[in-house]
Amino acid sequence: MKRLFLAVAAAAGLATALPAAAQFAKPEDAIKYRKAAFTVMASHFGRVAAMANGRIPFDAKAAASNAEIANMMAALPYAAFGEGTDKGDTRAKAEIWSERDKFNAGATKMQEEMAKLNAAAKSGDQAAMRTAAGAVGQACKACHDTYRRD
Ligand code: ASC
Repeated sequence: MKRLFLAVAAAAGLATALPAAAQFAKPEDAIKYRKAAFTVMASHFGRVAAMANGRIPFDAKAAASNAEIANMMAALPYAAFGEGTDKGDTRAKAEIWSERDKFNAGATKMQEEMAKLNAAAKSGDQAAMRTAAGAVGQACKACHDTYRRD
């Protein structure tokens, strides 16, 4: 019985490790997915940034929980930039696919800065959050300027 359980658990683990593209039946599903992930990320990041900058009242617990969600969301969109997802209801520029390493480096930069913001929010240090949120915003902007159509 224990062995069966282990076999099932191993299979489930494998399933979650399948190539990212397997999640999406159609290119438009991937486009919808990545836009949704960015939208949710921006919403939670926006709340943390607003608190960090004093635009809304500071609430350490809310900041930490919003930063945690933004940090999780930051991991999601990039698996949905597969081949064939450059056309359709998207502002993604073709350069994403022709300069993939540069695009990926920008994604990693944003994720690193978001992780720092998450750590700062957990510590409750509003000044550290302000610095980290600025760096996240810059990382967002850098990619938008280069890889997103107006
Ligand atoms: C945000 C948000 C973005 C970035 C960008 C930074 O809060 O939704 O897309 O910051 O505006 O320039």
